[in-house]
Amino acid sequence: MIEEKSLEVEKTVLVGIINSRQDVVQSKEYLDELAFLAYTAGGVVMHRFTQKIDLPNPKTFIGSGKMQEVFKFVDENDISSVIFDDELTPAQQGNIEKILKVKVLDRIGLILDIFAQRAQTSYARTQVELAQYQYLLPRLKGLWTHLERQRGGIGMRGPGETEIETDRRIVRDKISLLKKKLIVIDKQMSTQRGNRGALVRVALVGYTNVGKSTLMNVAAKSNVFAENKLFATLDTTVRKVVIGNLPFLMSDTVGFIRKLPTQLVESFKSTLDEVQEADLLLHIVDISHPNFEDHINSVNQILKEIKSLDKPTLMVFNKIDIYEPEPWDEAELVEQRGEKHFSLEEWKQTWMFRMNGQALFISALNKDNLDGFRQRVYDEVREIHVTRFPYNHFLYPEGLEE
Ligand SMILES: Nc1nc2c(ncn2[C@@H]2O[C@H](COP(=O)(O)OP(=O)(O)O)[C@@H](O)[C@H]2O)c(=O)[nH]1
Ligand SMILES: [Mg+2]
Repeated sequence: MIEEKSLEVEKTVLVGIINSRQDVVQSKEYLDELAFLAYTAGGVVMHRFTQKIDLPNPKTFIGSGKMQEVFKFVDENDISSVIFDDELTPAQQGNIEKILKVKVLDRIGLILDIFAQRAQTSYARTQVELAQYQYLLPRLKGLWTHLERQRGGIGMRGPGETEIETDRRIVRDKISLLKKKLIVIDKQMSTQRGNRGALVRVALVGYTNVGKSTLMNVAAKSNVFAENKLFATLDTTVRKVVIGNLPFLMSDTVGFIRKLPTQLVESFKSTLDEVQEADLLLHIVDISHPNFEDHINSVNQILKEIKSLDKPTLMVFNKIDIYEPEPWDEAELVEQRGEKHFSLEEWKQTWMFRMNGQALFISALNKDNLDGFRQRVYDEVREIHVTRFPYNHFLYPEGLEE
């Protein structure tokens, strides 16, 4: 249940850095995304601070001059939390809090807060709670005790109604308890997966907010929560889908995001089993997003981490209804023609070529090219199916007859 009352708007400011790994353009894009995350968590961004800094300050991440600027703004504008785009060490977080005298979060803390608000099943809640406590434990020393008044809100919410516990000893006990609980649920889940029989399994993967749940709803006539927010869905949903008589299972689960630390992916490993055990992946891409290629790379990176990059994969480019090729820029035309600024037709050629004809272009919302989508998925699933059950290949003709 997403409680409206817990979504009180909190005034926040964002802090990002510019260095050799993230230039001005990229840093802006990361902060755009961070603002979207803050909005999803129920915050409103009042200001963004950036600093050009090659090596972050080991004590305070940003330099002291910039910190004073942030402090002044926070103090004068009744800001309740400051969110850093990059991962802070527990020590940095503590130091910054002492200086700014408000709650300090990083991207991971913010994402965990969103997860906590959005996990629905007891399984997802347990996973989130464990991840939250593991993230918190090293940060507990003196954490926010000087901020008694401002406790609660973004970064302090647990997956239940209650605020998360901040006593070290209790937290340690909780962690071991949650781990035990997960082992039990994991066993149940894997038995459940085993009971699904030999049906071909298709998993939707992709960056967050690309339209996975929307596509799941169209394809499986299901009713998965879809919303223009990051991490709207966290729980895994599995549905039986039938295309042209051919039944298979489709799963929709949490999306991926950049700068997601391996440790967090680790906590969701069991959720990602759905992906690992799938026979076919549908990698959904939001083609209307200016940085979709970056998104593709981040998703592939995580797939690689969970050893699923070499699975049969169909690239599905979604939201073609709002795709706008960027206007041609003559300088870029010469320089970047190989990478960017293609018309949809040209993209199709490129991806068709690169993906060995494995790319699809659809609009899940407008239901554009869904026949083409069904046809391709049918072909792929059929191929896997008849390899598994060679004796009933005659049941499923090559090509879909509508
Ligand atoms: N314009 C457009 N919007 C879409 C399309 N597919 C999904 N969306 C919207 O994108 C947002 C995120 O969709 P959702 O299915 O929740 O994404 P998920 O995070 O990948 O599961 C929602 O507001 C959807 O309505 C599409 O084909 N075109
Ligand atoms: Mg979703």
